[in-house]
Amino acid sequence: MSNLQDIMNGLPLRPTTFTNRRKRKVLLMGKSGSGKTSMRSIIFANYIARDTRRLGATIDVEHSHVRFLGNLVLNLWDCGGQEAFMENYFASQRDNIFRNVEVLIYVFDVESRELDKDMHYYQSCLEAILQNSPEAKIFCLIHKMDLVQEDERELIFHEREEDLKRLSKPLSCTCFRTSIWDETLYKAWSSIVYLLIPNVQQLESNLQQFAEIIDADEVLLFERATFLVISHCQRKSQRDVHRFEKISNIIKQFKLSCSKLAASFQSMEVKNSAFAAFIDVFTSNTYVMVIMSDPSIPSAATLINIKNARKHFEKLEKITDNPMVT
Ligand SMILES: Nc1nc2c(ncn2[C@@H]2O[C@H](COP(=O)(O)OP(=O)(O)OP(=O)(O)O)[C@@H](O)[C@H]2O)c(=O)[nH]1
Ligand SMILES: [Mg+2]
Repeated sequence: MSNLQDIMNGLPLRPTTFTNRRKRKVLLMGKSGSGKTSMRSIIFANYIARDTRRLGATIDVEHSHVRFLGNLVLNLWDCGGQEAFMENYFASQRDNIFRNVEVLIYVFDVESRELDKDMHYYQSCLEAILQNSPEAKIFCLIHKMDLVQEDERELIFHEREEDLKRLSKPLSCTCFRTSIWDETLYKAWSSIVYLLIPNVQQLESNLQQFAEIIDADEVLLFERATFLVISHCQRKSQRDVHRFEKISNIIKQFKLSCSKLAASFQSMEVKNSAFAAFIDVFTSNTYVMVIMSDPSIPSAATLINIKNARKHFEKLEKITDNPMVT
């Protein structure tokens, strides 16, 4: 354990490519009231679900820039969904809106009474994307799933997913079921953001080596502001497949409660007879969570190991931290 620093120092750090040096334009679209601004505010602006009831309709497009892990900047275009705005996006603003899009996130209100109209707008959106940004990745969120009875969610989601995949051809889309009232929101956004992180494989392989060196069952990296899981390494099987987004949700809530008391959340250790979980500030952009189940490894040793790995991962992040091109 004492030579962890040396081992980590020996791990590969490769320079990054030029393509990493840019903002990623993310379009958030869907009809008015479908929940676009709500989810953006929860993930990126520290709102809790309850606060979103006070949001007014978005007028035209609201731009926000979210700095995310080193040089990655998400350039979010939250496009108000009232009909007059939508018509404009497809006509006079077409080029401006649909040019250079890297990700389109289309939000459908699962309870919408105007499914045909929703689908019509979605298709118009795809046409514009196909013309202007054919390489864009497309995600459809079937949102407000909390309003559907639990035993019907699976079926409804799969029906909608099938329809959307068929309608999207020749483009392909990835669908998620979401609600601001549970962890599904984190699952969807983690998956989307994961695709945008430069050198994520390198991060993952370093995390794997770190987990092996310290003999952890599992190691997760969370982005510091949003608590989205951006990388993980699993060495022992775990039962709950939803554990990442549950943890993101719980810790984010806890962090917000701390900030209301003017305390800052730094670290946490949870222990029982079967395992110990450590959550700690890691690099300037991340928190780490380490799960250990070997009772012969004392907590202090794991904490030192985390501390020693910090510098290495900080360096890894810096390498991808090129100057921003605006
Ligand atoms: N039940 C439920 N309500 C939600 C959910 N997400 C958002 N809402 C509510 O839906 C309402 C409208 O949300 P907004 O985020 O303002 O909708 P929008 O898509 O930004 O609407 P425009 O800006 O007009 O395009 C708010 O009252 C939210 O509280 C959800 O997952 N479940
Ligand atoms: Mg809005």
